[in-house]
Amino acid sequence: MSSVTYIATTPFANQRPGTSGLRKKTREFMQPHYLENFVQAVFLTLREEPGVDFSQETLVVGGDGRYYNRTAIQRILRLAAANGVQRVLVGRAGLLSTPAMSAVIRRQHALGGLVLSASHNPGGIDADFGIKYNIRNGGPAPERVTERIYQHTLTLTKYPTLDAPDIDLDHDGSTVIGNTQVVIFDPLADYTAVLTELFDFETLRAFFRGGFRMVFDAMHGITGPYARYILEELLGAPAGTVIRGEPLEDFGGTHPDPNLTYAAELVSRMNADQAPDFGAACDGDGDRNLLLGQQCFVSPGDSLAIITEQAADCIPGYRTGITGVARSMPTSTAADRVASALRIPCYETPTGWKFFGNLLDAGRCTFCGEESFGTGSHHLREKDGLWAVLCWLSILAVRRQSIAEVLRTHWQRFGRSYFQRHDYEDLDATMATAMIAALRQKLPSLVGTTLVGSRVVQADDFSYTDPVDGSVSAQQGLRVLLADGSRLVSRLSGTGTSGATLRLYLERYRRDGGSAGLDDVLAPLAQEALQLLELRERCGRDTPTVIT
Ligand code: VG1
Ligand code: CO
Repeated sequence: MSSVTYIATTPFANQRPGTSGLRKKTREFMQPHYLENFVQAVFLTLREEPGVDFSQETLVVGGDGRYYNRTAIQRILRLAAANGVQRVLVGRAGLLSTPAMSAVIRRQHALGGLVLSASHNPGGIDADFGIKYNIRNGGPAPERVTERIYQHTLTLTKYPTLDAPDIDLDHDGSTVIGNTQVVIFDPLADYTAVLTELFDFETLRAFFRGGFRMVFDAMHGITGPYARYILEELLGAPAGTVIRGEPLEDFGGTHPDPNLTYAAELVSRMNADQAPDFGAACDGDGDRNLLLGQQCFVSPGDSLAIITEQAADCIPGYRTGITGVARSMPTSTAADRVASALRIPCYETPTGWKFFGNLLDAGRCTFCGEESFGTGSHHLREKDGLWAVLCWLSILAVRRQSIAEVLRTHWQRFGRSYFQRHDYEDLDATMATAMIAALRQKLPSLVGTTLVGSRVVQADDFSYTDPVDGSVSAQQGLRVLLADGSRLVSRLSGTGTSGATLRLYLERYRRDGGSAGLDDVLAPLAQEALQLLELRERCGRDTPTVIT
């Protein structure tokens, strides 16, 4: 056995994890020691947890297949072995989607896992890379953990390593590095097992046999192999249902971001004559979902509301009851109305999936969602793109309605939250921070004034107290709430890798059957937002980079 030696290093000042792990330019990650410093800080943090003995623990590693994935895995394996971890499970070919990571950690009773991904950000040597740490419950590390990781990155002076050749990642089996067993496993198995427990695969198979037509765009991210197996092999959807199904290191040079801008090809297919019945896409690491019907789009806030409304009737895994629903603060309030009709609580959390973990662990909610195309449930502790697709397939199969009809029926009963997010990317970070600070100052004076014909009833900087562990997260986004149920929310992104991104969330609530034009309804609110933020004056911009 080769012996452990130490490599001297110096801290990097910029390794504080953001909304979802540490995300940087790939070249930044490729600097000597950069990756090892961060991962060693994770190990130091874990070692301090009560009851953790690395010689008894399993760690899971895998990524979305982007550039640098394999190199990063080999380095992590050496570090894990040098730290004395008993066993490391690695997805075959280094691949594992984010929701599958959650499934593996839970089913294999692992200590946690490292996901190598910058999610929906582009991949390649000149694009983005990232690392997220997930804890024992299978979910993203909460802030108390990520903050300790960050503190370790600031004081680290060395990390251990040992001399070992690269491991063959492409064939299932087990190897030993030092005292650590490295197991290459099938990345589809645990995840598929979780889904087959929830959904009625027989009904879905019959649905496809009956001629239901769908197209699934994997955007050359990690969901290609999962979707081919689940949709085409297990459910019998015709070959070719999954497009862009091979994971590529640069996602074919595109943004693996499933929204109306970056999934343009899928959108135009669904808007064409003779469009399939259902179109869906997932992001690079498989946790986001985009859902389209013929000539229509399911807004993520509506998707959460409708899944919550329909699940008990349409999906066997939820037949026994739904305890509650949770949504991130900027997500539309559509789910709140369903929750009140079902007489279940609705929780409002800060942006980022890590805030749902405690609620799910405590059994307080069954479904969770974010406006950023993320939806999930208590089956895992991550948002889950293919799960959302199977939820909608189940609803369509049971209701025998088109997607447009499901939406219309929902809006007629509950009213509609007209919702859009406007992103202003690559702003000067100092200017953007000052702009938010200025609006924060102005908030108290807004209460009682009128905006787009409705009175401002509340204006604040969202602060969240976790009802399970009492932890407080302050300054999570500025919100202006109107008497008619409309809202204007603004915050800066915590996942970008250059400059600052302003996210402006626009929501207007109407009981009009949902038939009005989205842009017409929201344009006046967008104008108000530009003025309140003084966006043009402060940042020189008045047109969003991306609208979703
Ligand atoms: C964005 C989204 C947030 C999501 C996060 C990670 O964060 O707004 O809802 O949880 O990305 O998603 P931010 O701070 O940039 O707004 V993923 O698919 O990147 O893991
Ligand atoms: Co993602």
